[in-house]
Amino acid sequence: MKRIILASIAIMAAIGISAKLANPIRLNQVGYLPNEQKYVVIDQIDPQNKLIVKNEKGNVVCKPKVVRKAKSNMSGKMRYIVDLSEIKTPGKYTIQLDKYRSSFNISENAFHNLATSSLKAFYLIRSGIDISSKYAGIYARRCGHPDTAVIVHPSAASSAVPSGTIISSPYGWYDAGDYNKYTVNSAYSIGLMLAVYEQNKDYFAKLNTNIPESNNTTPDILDEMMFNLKWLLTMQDPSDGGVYHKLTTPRFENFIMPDKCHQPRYVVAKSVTGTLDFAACMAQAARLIQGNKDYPDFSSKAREAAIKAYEWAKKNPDAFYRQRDINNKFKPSISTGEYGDFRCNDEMFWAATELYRLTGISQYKEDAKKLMPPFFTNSSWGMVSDLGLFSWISSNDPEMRAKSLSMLKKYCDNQIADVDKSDFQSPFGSRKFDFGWGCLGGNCCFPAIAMLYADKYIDSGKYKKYAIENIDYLLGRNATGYCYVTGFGHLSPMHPHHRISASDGIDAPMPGLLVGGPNPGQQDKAEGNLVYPSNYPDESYLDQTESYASNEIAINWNANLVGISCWIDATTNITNKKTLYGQNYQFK
Ligand code: G3I
Ligand code: 9MR
Repeated sequence: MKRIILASIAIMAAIGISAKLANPIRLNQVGYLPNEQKYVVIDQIDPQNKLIVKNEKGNVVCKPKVVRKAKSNMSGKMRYIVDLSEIKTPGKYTIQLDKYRSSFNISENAFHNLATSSLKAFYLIRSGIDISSKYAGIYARRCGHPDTAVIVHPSAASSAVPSGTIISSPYGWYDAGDYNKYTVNSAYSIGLMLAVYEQNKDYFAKLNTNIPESNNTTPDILDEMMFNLKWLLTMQDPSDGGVYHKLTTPRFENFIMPDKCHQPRYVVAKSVTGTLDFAACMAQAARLIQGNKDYPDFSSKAREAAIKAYEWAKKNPDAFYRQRDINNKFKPSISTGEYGDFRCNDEMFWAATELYRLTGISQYKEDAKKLMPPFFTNSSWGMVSDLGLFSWISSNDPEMRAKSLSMLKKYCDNQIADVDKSDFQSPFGSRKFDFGWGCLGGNCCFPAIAMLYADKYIDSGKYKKYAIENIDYLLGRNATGYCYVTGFGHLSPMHPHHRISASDGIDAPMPGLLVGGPNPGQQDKAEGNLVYPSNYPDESYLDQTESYASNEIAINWNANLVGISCWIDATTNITNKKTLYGQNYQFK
């Protein structure tokens, strides 16, 4: 009997879940801005004349019509696009189709909590310090991975710092679901967030994320970057300027809390990609933090470190990180994230750009000119040329700026060309190649950030709406109906591949984290015995802890989320938002 009851509970739970998933109303579950477009998509059911929108009082606001339909070329599914842009009054609304209903919110502050929370997430994943309840509420935890006694792996040895030397390399953010710290990805994440900071300094001057440094005079976003930069500086071999590729355990840790981890940690092999990324973000940070009283020594240290790193890279252009070769030669063998990349023109372009902007030395500009890419492309940890192009756009160099802007225009125009035929009324999300490991960061948020640059520098008012459309996709107007940020929306990842969230004993995952998203590669399937709900590229998503290929979190993806949510938040009505600024952000 007990078994039957349990079985029926399980079936009911399953039905409950599938009923939740089956809601065909797909919309931005976080919020729409009053004066921007507001699309809703109905999945596979022609709503005919049956849609009703009501306000909070239950009064009918409108009976919207379908403006067009779109057939997915991935799944063949039909989608019905509905435009609610006429509703501009802030408030809570419900849209109803027969037995289905979904609520949505219209507010000038629609993106504010998302912006704050996505940045705050970097505090929550800091390593090497206690995370205190004053700042983290229920997500407080003990310090883990102090990294004050890290072993130099034989692959990383130099005559001045031989194999087995113990170095101190504390702090920094955990990379992702794992507990390691990778130079390449850290530098990319800092680089992107600093680029967005440079465009929105007034906004960030006021943004309070309630972190230990919130009471100093530095914007919280810079304090957060400094926490990681402080670690990154320790990754350079001072004797030659080369930078270790990563700080890692030999094997990935189990799913245990940081303070329970006791595997030895190593710095492994210097790489040309890591060294150049290091040079780039150090130079960028040195420039942006110059004269800052809270960090009086940083700028000159970072400048010197960046110059030395660049010199090392010039002498070692082929020092790519190849884990298999390293393991053939050295012990212990290393099986953690590779961040392998066998081209470094883009890294050198970004580094030369930032070094020129910091120092004004013409050689760097000549290098950057030679290495300038022909176009913008979706960026990622392994493709960083866009960060250099963003930097030229922010500079006052007429020639490089104009070239970069013309590339930006082409890229953005290409992104938006087919939106009116798209499945979910967004630049991202209709093409098979949109999807893959971490696509929501690099392919969905990143182009949205580029579009905000274009809106600011090329054609004011033209591109912003497309940036918002990609965020609408991310926040629920999509093929699975998930709002892909933890802690946000009514259907949100509950089981990200994140060791802390999975082992802290708290049901809800840490908030403000973007998951990698639908990935038809399903690289985790065989090993984890995972059953993906679908093989369609845009539905290859599994909210299960084991799914590292679709449900992991990572700093580079969150950096993209910070970039887009903060910038959109910054462009909305600041006056209305004043009460939120300065308020301590607390977890419920
Ligand atoms: O570049 C090819 C592209 O040409 C091809 O069309 C596409 C088809 O799937 O694949 C592309 O390569 C993918 C690559 O990411 C591109 O970014 C690979 O299939 C995919 O396996 C690879 O995934 C990387 C993953 O590590 C496995 O190596 C992710 O980018 C990278 O973000 C991820 O990073 C891990 C760290 O190693 C460890 N920490 C967690 C972190 C996040 O998952
Ligand atoms: O947790 C790891 C994650 O951070 C990586 O992105 C992923 C791919 O490198 O690997 C995860 O670790 C898995 C490992 O690759 C294989 N064994 C199971 C691990 C997760 O439980």
